[in-house]
Amino acid sequence: MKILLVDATFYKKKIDNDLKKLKEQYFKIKKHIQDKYLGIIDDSNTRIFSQGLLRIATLMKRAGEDIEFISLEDLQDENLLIRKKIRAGYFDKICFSAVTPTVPACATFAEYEQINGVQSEFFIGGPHVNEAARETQKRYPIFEGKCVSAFEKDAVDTILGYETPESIIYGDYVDFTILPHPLQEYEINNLFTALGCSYNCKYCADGRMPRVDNSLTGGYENIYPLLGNKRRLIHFFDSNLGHDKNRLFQVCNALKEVKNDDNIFSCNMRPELIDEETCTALLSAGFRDVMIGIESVDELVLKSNNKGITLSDLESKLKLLKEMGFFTTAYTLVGMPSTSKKTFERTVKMCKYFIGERLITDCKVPAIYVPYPRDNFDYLAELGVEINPKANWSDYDRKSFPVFNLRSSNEIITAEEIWEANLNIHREIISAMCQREGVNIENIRKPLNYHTSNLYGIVGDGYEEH
Ligand code: B12
Ligand code: SF4
Repeated sequence: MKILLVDATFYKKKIDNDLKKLKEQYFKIKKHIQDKYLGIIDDSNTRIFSQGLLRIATLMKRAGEDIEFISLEDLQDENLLIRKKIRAGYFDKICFSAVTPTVPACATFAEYEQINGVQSEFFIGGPHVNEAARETQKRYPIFEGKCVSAFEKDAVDTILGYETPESIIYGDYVDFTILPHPLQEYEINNLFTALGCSYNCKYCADGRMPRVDNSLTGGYENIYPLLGNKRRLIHFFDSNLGHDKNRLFQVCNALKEVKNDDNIFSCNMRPELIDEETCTALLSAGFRDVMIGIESVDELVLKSNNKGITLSDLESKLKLLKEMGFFTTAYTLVGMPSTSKKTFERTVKMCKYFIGERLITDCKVPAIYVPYPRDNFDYLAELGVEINPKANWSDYDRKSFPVFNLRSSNEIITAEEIWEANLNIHREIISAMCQREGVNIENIRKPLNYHTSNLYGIVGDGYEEH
């Protein structure tokens, strides 16, 4: 069988100019802070790939199928040869891996080709479909019966229509030779040792994913020889490293054996897992940057979203990380359910305090809370999230104008107010980091491949950050 796999987990989209300017400023100060506290890190590689789709491709290849792997971006912009092959009916099956904002583009592409007489079967899967298969089929009938919300071999068997041998799941997690470009050209920010999350914050999909364990090193030793001799910051995107404390120690021990001086590591962690013992293990394994989702600095917001952390706990964990010599990165989110206008003020105040004391080394400018479509929207109404019925899924991302208003018992916060608060928190965070570092943003040079949001800009102009 001839199968085309289309990586639609990232996309280019024009974003608001004010936000774009602020993003540029943020990425300037971020690079400055990283260079100062972590040393110079190479960030010249801008291609990204979906490890999930590459896994599916790897299994299909091992099953003996004839596969091609391409990114949606290439398909839309430049790759005429592949388009010709598609039009000529060369592929039996065309499979997209999508996130919410790219589902409409996949549907439009598939519909267009079908109207032009292409007989191939179209499928869609990936992290979005795992959450919203039913809603996807309702909105995009082209994918009726073709939304595959399965993982690994089950997904492969469904698409191929026969049971593949068990042996395909053994061996390296992914086969990098399938990628359309050499591995050195990719930004390797996508190693993981375990997927899924043992916590269950209401707004996040990771807690509902099945747990999937990769090797204890996430395959770092296989990737390392292919990277070229550039100093990189390799990110482990486990929701919290290793999944739990015991496995975290196993992961650190395994990484200690394979780490080298060329690269440093970063990881996502839950504050509960941070103590002297885990910090020591992380340092010995080569981790320098620990990333923590603060999300909101309002206890009510944290509680009603099931975040399960208090601000005083958080502060003591951040202090410990600083004492142990880590670079700490914090994520923030604007507009989560139960947010009040006071939440915005508190967020600014708290972020400024954490930044000033360097309890957070790099405070990421906020992302906008996204009520990702799920097969059950009712939970959102219960949380006071009023979704704009006209909103297109392509706007369900963390950088676009909010697709919802928030209602609580005593106030309504409109999408415009959330947007303004978002811009304002951006400004305050950037200025607090500049002030701490004693620099003027105008005098810092733009990183070579500065990151903007939503891949806006010409190819190679910059890539998305979460
Ligand atoms: C690394 C990552 C990124 C990286 C790289 C993306 C990439 N190309 O892989 C970057 C930083 C670029 C990124 C960006 C974004 N991301 Co992201 N990302 C992740 C993360 C942390 C890991 C993805 C991953 O590799 N998983 C591991 C693989 C093995 O799992 P998988 O991809 O789900 O694949 C399995 C199955 O889904 C299935 N499968 C996959 N593809 C297909 C295809 C078919 C046809 C079939 C049948 C099956 C199938 O089989 C795979 C193997 O079992 C996930 C969260 C997570 N922990 O998974 C979020 C996640 C996928 N991202 C998400 C989002 C929303 C985004 C952004 C839109 C954020 C934004 N700006 O708003 C952007 C999109 C980029 C853009 N604007 O263009 C959401 C998606 C939610 C949704 N409902 O759609 C997630 C789930 C995070 C979250 N909890 O909110 N992301
Ligand atoms: S702890 Fe983080 S990854 Fe886990 S469910 Fe909560 S927000 Fe998601």
